[in-house]
Amino acid sequence: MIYLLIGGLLFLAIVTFVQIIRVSELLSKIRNKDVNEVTENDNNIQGKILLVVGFGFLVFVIWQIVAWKHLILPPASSLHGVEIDSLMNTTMMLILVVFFITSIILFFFGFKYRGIKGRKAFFYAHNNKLEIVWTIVPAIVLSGLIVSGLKVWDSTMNVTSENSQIIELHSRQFQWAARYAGEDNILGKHDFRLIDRATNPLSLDKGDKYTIDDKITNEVHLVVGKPVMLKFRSDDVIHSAYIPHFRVQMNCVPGVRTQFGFTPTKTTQEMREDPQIIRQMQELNDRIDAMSLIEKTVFLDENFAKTVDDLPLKFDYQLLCNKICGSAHYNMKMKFVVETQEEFDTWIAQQKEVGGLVLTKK
Ligand SMILES: [Cu+2]
Repeated sequence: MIYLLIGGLLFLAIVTFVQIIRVSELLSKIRNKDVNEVTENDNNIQGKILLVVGFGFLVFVIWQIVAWKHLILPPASSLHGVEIDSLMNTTMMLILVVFFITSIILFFFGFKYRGIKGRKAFFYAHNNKLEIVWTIVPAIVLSGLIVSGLKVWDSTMNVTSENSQIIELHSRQFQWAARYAGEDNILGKHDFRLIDRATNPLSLDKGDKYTIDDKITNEVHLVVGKPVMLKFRSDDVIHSAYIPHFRVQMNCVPGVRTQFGFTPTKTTQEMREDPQIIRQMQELNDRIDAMSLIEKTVFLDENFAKTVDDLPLKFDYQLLCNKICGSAHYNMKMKFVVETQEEFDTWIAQQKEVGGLVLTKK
């Protein structure tokens, strides 16, 4: 209803505006003036409007940066994430500096050189010095950015799995499952023809000796400071594994094995004590508090698979799907926990092994 009213108001505003223009045109006709003639006064007004709108826009950009800063992610919780953040910050700083300088020049010159009777544009065809400066300076700056970007990309993507704990992340519409490689740290084989939603949803080859000690879990626990190699798999469409706090993202493509290796550096508990996380969780909990009971119940169930008894919500690392993979895409998530080695050992000991049941191919 509110959108209908806003739409109606916009329509009326446009109609009013058109009518005002019509009236001013008719007035000009009565006074025997050319409607299309641009007067000195028109140029002055247009110039001033450009200046006000232009600088208003720059003020709005600054306001956004200040007002919404609290919503951005906290510093990375992984080793490679720190490098990505610093690359991102350097690039952003450069972009902002260039943006503000060029925008100020653009709006100011637009105003300064507005139409004035009798003034002619200065014809200036070419200047070698200027051409060289505005080609070489950006070339040097961009080369620096690209080279450091390639270095970060190389160190982020080329991680060997030698000393890493191997975990498989299996995706399908619309849920994740994790598979730990067990004591031997080798994942057992899988074959899509073995899939059985009830008894073998991950299509594992239970005849393979490496499968026996694998463990399937519905959340992922990691040891702080210990490298991990995530191996991705998809059953249906392309999903994208996205764990923003670790700066990890990788597509999960049917029929293609993709992977991402990283080292988590902050435990879930440390994150929960981080002032920025405390503020963000407070804000989220305040918003939930302001909802009615029905809204709360639906919101918690749909977005966090939780109930009102779990309030206030506590911070958890989340694996999300970052490809729009279908109707319940928004709800495709899995909890990640980063903890100490002792805590991890206790948890993993409680998880059941797949076992060696031999299934015949269908
Ligand atoms: Cu998905």
